[in-house]
Amino acid sequence: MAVVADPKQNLFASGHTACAGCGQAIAAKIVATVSGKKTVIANATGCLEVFTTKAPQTAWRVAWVHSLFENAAAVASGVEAAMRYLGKIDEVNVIAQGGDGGTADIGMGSLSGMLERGHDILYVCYDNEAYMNTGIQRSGLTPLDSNTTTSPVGKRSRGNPRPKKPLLEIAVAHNISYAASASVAFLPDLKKKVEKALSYKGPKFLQVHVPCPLGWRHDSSLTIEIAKLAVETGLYPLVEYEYGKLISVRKIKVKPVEEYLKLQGRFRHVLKDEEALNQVREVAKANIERYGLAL
Ligand SMILES: Cc1ncc(C[n+]2csc(CCOP(=O)(O)OP(=O)(O)O)c2C)c(N)n1
Repeated sequence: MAVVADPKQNLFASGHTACAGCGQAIAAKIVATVSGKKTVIANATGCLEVFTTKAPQTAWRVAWVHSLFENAAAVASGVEAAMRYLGKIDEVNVIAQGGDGGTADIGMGSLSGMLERGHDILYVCYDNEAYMNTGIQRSGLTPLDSNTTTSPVGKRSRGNPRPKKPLLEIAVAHNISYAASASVAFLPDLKKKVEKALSYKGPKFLQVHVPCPLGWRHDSSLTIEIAKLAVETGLYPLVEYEYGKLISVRKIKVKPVEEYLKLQGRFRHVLKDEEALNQVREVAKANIERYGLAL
């Protein structure tokens, strides 16, 4: 459905219990508010669900369905099918959303099914790069060398041994109408991408980079600055795809990865280890070359 949001109407109430500086809370507010009152959200369990729905309260001023960790996309598919049956699919936005663990790992099967069956749904993955709600465990979207509780740094480990799973590309490979990456540091861009995604028919996918002060071990005042540096160092490219074709890339004046890493405790060891630092530089370099990010 095209967006009919009233920008003055906040559809994500304050008073929830997110940590100070939670990037996910800021991004989720944008997604709900831009989508408008006639929206149904199916939410995977994770921090976002827990901090917004402390019974008997809710932060959601749109219709909102709890789902399991693994099936937000399947629940949204059922909602969409029901709306279609009732002849109302053009009057509502159906959104499925979850964290990176719920999306890239445990909910991957139901997400792929939703994308492949062609449901008219926007899936939003809030990528805080680990399973934060249960204590900072590594997920498929945890970056290389990151220190998490299941990829701890020690004598024989420099943190997470694997690079991020190419989740956006996996979504794009389903030949869906629209897929994009976004960041909580670039709110007008995020708003525009939500609006744009909702204007397409069929499945849409958005991956939003959202720092987590607790899990990334940074000061809660630095959330936006850190998210911005992820983009500006080439570690988190902001791109858009339409039917499998790259249609836009946010160009950057490239900054050294150290500027991003030094603000976060999860990468403290990387700055003391030239080999680890070079690995991270290589990740940024590959992104910069692949997407032609440099201005
Ligand atoms: C099948 C299943 N396994 C594990 C859990 C426990 N669990 C609840 S939330 C969560 C972590 C969520 O991580 P993520 O999806 O990355 O979202 P975040 O909390 O980081 O926003 C886990 C492991 C569960 N609820 N269901």
